[in-house]
Amino acid sequence: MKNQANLKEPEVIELTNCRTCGEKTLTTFLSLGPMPIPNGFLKPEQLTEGEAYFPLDVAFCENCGLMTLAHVVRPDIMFRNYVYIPGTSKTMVDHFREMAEDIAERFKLTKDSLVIDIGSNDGTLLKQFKALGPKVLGIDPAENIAAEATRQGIETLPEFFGENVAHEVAKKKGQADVITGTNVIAHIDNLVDVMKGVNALLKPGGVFIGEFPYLVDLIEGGEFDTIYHEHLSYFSIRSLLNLAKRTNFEIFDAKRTKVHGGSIQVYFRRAGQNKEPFVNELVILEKAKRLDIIEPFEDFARRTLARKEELTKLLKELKAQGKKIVGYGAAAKGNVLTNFFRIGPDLLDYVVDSIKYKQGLYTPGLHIPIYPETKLLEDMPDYALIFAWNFADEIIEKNSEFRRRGGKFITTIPSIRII
Ligand code: DWN
Repeated sequence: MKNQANLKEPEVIELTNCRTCGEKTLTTFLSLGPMPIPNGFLKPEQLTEGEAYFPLDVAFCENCGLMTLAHVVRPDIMFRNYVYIPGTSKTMVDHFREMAEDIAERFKLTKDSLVIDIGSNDGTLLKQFKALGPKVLGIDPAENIAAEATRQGIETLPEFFGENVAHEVAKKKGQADVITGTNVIAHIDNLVDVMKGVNALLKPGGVFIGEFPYLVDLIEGGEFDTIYHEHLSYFSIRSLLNLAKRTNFEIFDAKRTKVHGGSIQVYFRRAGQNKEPFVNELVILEKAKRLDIIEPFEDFARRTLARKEELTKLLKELKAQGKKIVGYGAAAKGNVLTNFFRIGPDLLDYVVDSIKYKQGLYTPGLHIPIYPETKLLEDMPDYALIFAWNFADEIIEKNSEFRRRGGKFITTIPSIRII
């Protein structure tokens, strides 16, 4: 059942048609690259081997309102050996527990129900469902993480999800009452194939629940560093309604959640039950924010360039005063910031991170060394620049001793602040 990537495919292709509506109505409005893959952390011995740099240009579809990368990097380059582990964050574990309880209650799941998670990663969400009774199955292409999740009791197939894999899974494991996909659908180029896969794998009357970073939060919060090669699509409800219509699904509910800088949970089912077109406060909000025209996106680009000037000026001033500055959280977001802002070891001595996979590695592009979090108190730098701002509260709270000793945090989103 190996869904081997065709290694003869080019490493990167330019998008010509919009992925949700299919039209040739894409306009590029911002370039953050070229830069290395932001989750492409390096071992010491790789530092002299040279890294692949890929374009990181952002486009807007005038027809359906999708914000998308203008290029697609071949998935196996990014996902076969992956380092994102949601289970390492209390914020994410709590969020997935609440999500599983909400879905299990709303759709009356029992021990006979089957929940399948696309892009299940380390099984954090499925562990919550399993604790509530349903049978669970993960599908994730990261062979390293899928093997670990299976070892921890969450059976996980190391596959890229699509229609072919869905038919195989349906044959071997049966169809699902609920299919979930959190922070994965936005990572996949062929969304029509994904929705065909969901259709093949979903029981009659079943529901598909996707959770994605929300375009309104990204634009409003200036969250430029969540734009990187893994994240192909930046969804509005409007763009998702286009996708649903094009693939014989319908959206019957959508709500905002706080994770990853602001997300939306969107509920899909096979088309035919909505009596009226789906409209809710988010559809109205997007109209009020004028996200159906390119001006707000061009303004976002201007604000991003202004933020680059402001942060690099602050760090250079602090460095000139002899201050010691480090990064906190070796997040992909942080690697977008350091590569786009050109902030390297000349300004940041190192980055600390809680994930064992990442400790001892170097950040892609600027090659900043990554240490365990314990180094912060041992070394007592003056400032810690929080790259993982989506966990800023959790990070600041756990580092009260660092602040008691006079250490300060710098956050960048939604504004640059010293705490
Ligand atoms: O879609 C994705 C989003 C959801 O998360 C993936 N493409 C990749 C990932 O992006 P990221 O690398 O920016 O993920 P995180 O989870 O926001 O990165 C947080 C980093 O901070 C991790 O490396 C762990 C680290 N961390 C830490 O050192 N101490 C996190 C917490 C909470 C901490 O206390």
